[in-house]
Amino acid sequence: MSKRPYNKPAGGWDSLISSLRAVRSEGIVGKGARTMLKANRPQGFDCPGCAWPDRNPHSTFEFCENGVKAVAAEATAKRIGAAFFAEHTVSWLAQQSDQWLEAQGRLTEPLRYDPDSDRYLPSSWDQCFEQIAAQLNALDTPHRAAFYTSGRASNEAAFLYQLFVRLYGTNNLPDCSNLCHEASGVAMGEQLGSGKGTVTLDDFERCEAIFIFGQNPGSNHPRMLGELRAAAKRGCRIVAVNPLRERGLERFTHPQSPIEMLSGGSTAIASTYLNPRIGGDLALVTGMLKCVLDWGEQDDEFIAAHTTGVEQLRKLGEAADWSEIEAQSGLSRAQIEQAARIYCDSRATIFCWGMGITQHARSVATIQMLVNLLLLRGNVGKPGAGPCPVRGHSNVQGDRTMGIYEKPSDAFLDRLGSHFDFTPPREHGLDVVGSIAAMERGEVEVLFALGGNFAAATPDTRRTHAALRRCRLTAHVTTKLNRSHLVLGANAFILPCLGRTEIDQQVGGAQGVTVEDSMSMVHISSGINPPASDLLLSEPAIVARLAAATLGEEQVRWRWLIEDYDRIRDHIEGCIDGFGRFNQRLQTPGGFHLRNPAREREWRTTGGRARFIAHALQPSGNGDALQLMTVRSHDQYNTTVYGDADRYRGIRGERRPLMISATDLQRLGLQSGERVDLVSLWHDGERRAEDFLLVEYAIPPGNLAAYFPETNALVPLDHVAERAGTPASKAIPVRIERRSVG
Ligand SMILES: Nc1nc2c(c(=O)[nH]1)N[C@H]1C(S)=C(S)[C@@H](COP(=O)(O)OP(=O)(O)OC[C@H]3O[C@@H](n4cnc5c(=O)[nH]c(N)nc54)[C@H](O)[C@@H]3O)O[C@H]1N2
Ligand SMILES: Nc1nc2c(c(=O)[nH]1)N[C@H]1C(S)=C(S)[C@@H](COP(=O)(O)OP(=O)(O)OC[C@H]3O[C@@H](n4cnc5c(=O)[nH]c(N)nc54)[C@H](O)[C@@H]3O)O[C@H]1N2
Ligand SMILES: [Mo]
Repeated sequence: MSKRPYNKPAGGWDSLISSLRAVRSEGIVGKGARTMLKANRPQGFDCPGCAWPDRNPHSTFEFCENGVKAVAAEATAKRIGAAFFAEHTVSWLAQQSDQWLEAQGRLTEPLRYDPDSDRYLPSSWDQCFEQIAAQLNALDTPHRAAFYTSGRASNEAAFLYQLFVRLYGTNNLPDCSNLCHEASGVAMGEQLGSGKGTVTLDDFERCEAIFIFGQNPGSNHPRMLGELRAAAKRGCRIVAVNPLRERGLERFTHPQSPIEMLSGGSTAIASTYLNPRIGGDLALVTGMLKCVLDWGEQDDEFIAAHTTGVEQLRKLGEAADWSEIEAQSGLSRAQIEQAARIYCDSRATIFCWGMGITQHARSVATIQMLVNLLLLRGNVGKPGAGPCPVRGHSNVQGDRTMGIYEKPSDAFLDRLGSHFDFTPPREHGLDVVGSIAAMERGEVEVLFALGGNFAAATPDTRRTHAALRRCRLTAHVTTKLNRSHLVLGANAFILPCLGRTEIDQQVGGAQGVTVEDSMSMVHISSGINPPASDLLLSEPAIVARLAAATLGEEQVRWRWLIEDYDRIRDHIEGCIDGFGRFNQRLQTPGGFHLRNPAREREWRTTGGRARFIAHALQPSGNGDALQLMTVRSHDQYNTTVYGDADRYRGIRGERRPLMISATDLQRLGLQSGERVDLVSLWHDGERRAEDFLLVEYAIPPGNLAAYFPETNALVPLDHVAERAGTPASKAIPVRIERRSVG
């Protein structure tokens, strides 16, 4: 392991070199380059990396280091099939690291677990579907099954999937949003009548200030840096709010700017960088609100015309106490006033946020206070302004639009039911944490997953694994081998599918699928590479054939639908708002924007107005415990770990670093370079994760950082965001224990 401060800007030559290395290690140098040139292009595929929108589909391709890594991981030349699974038992595979599992390459044929030999054996698709269907049809009630979705699934796959699940009879549709931006949806839904962000890329050209709370775009949304760089260059003020000084928020060298690349130049991103303590954002925003009101800088006209509830906010502002605000935020009054001044001097402001805001017990309250602050100055529904929750998975927002939601509205179900002539289940279903708890109690016996890595992405690893092992059946639609396929129920299936970069050939010809990005742009994505194996099926085909095997084809002609995905899209048009003339509108390069009424100041809230919802600070409750945040390194995609170079943070060769301040090291009598165990402190007992390496780091005292998913064992299952259920993975109360040498 080495720790050497990284003194260069984000981007630059190192990001080109790192991409080249990724392509080479997957054995696809020529194919990799050809594939990348089609990423986010009108005739190409949507990058499976992140949900940040594409700038201009007509211009040359936009380079993104971590996009290259995501594409290379899928386009890899490595394959695993029957011979691999004949050689290795599941017990042996379960002892290998996540990184090793992933590195074996693409899965090539459907597999069924055989308990006698403890091996996955090749099986035919028909047999897989018949056996899964038989298990589903044997359950006492459909509510004993849960159907997970990860956010890479296309709109077409997601639409068919939720239709199948509801025809089968349940709303148990947990998804990765439950672990991610759920709090954003809950908060904004109540206040603005829509759970989605209201801004588009054009607003980034017109804003005068951008605030970025709890998000690390340099690693997780690298293309966003291009947008921030352009904004900074034209004088827009950028304020970063993060306990860590993330390099991408400080300086950026655009790999596509010949001048910057050749001259060694770079662009400063944040003009102001605040380092609150973990969870200090609510106090910071309370302080900023207080300033706006005390200084009389609110937009009274907008407030009178469009909002309700400002009185409560005023009272809260008056009552808020600066010493409490300073103590909880870890920032001085002067720093908070400086941020408030930038906010008040700007006529159009965008607030971006990520997991540093959503994965907290009080995340809904924090986001509602952020939206209050925007509303106070009329910064919703005007050019250059608005909320911008930056989504993770490339189609996580689209999957929700398609109805992947455990709490569907009556209006949605009414329309689905009348379009397909059935009575959808009304009872709300289980989210991710709810599903795990139900498996634990034996109330859910089947987990079917459309993508993702349920066993590794979820909290409370030991409990979750025990819960999964109680299941009667676990089945995963997937591209690669991962942990979830090895933590199995009595029956288990691996159903390998095409990736987004691959050609999807059906009876009616090669098919494209659609996705919706973080700014509500819907567009088509067409694979260009030959499939990793002839035996793969597309995700829509897997869903359709499972549905046909489980429910028959009287009500829905599943197999006919997947002959030509235009037919699926015609049904989407018939069931979901905003998709009129869906197939025709996809012909426009770049696709179309899904209307968000809040962007036009049409408030679909109770009361028909935008709502201020005030949340007071609460005394902080965790006593002396250290607060641990679990973050992504630069070299991973969620549970997929590419390598151990967290380049911008200067940490290499270690997946278990524990970032800790010099103050805490001294206070605890510990030294950088020592190995320690982490123990999380919760009402129902302690949880442990072992063998972390202390790394002295610029982080507020009392706070720690380590990587996800190595730390998920520490996240208590019931430590979740109030009203959103998102695991509070950014604020785990922990203690450090020296490892006993023995
Ligand atoms: N290359 C790559 N791209 C990705 C992903 C990936 O793993 N790799 N994942 C995708 C997914 S699903 C998602 S959701 C996004 C995630 O993208 P991010 O939201 O950037 O996710 P995290 O790495 O979890 O980073 C959270 C940031 O919040 C900061 N933070 C933590 N706690 C607090 C807090 O209390 N207050 C404040 N102000 N900041 C805090 C951390 O220091 C860190 O910089 O990225 C997507 N894109
Ligand atoms: N402690 C902690 N836990 C977290 C987080 C955190 O910050 N801290 N972040 C949370 C967040 S924001 C999220 S979104 C979740 C992510 O949770 P998931 O979405 O469940 O996990 P991923 O790691 O993105 O899933 C990776 C797997 O998806 C499969 N895959 C890849 N491409 C495809 C495809 O095209 N089709 C199919 N069917 N499968 C494919 C591969 O098998 C790969 O192993 O994790 C959450 N967990
Ligand atoms: Mo996410």
